[in-house]
Amino acid sequence: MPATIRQTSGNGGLPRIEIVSAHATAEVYLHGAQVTRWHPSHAAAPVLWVSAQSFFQDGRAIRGGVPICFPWFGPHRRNAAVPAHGFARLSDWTLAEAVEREDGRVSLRFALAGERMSPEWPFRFQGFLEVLAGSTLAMALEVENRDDRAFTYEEALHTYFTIDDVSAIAISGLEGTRYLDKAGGAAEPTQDNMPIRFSGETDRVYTGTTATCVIDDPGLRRRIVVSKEHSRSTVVWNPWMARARAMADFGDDEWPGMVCVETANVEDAAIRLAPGERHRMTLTLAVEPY
Ligand code: TA6
Repeated sequence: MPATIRQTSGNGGLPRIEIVSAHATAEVYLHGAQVTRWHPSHAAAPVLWVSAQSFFQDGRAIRGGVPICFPWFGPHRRNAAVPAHGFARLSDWTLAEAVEREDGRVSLRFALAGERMSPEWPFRFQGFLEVLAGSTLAMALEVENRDDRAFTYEEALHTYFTIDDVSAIAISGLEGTRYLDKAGGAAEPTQDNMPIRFSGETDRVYTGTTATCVIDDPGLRRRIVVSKEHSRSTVVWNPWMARARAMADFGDDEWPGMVCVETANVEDAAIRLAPGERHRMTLTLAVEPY
């Protein structure tokens, strides 16, 4: 592998791919093909957030970075016994390719193939996660139907961002967009014409949106730009105090320092693939200090 890429033993002894280049440092665990670090050289602080209480063990999701939610999002609609957010983030992916490009960006490609990986989703599929790390971070989740029948799935790149104080940030891009309020609020309200601000537990699935979102963080004096392709859902989440306390892998005092803006296709934006078809959802992150 190129000098900028190495495989090491990470937290919990889990295999990890580390990138150290002039443009950025990054790391991806083979467990879930989960990106857990991206720190571009021009940024004062890392961009992705990982809980200090996160588990790093088989059967548990890593709390932070960019978990891959597939082939369903959230609790399974019919069977509460199967893992929330599907099996992809709990599976061991393989590193299929590692390349340092001439422009200094590093490209990694992870693969997960299987069939009948869950009784609730017994299909044959091929999944790829591509990571392109440099002064920006690009990711692509690609799914191919290798079965002889059509299947439908939900997906999300459930990105956790490092921020200074959730009470002080503003997220623009979703003004006027309808959302499902999963924190127990109104049935299906619409975001007003102002950026999203936070004053309590916030768990919203914005529907029918292809918009680029911008997290404006005055405390860290930067904007994080979250752009996407072939995604029609955006999920915004902060657990706030009580929900954070209820999670064993989330520090009681960590909730002010993180926010999730998730690139997804969920609910009525779920993807249906006929045999042989494939779909590719992409996410690009950029940091603009101010
Ligand atoms: O994306 C928001 C959400 O669906 C929340 O409802 C919360 O459950 C969060 O995902 C984290 O889920 P996890 O299964 O990783 O604890």
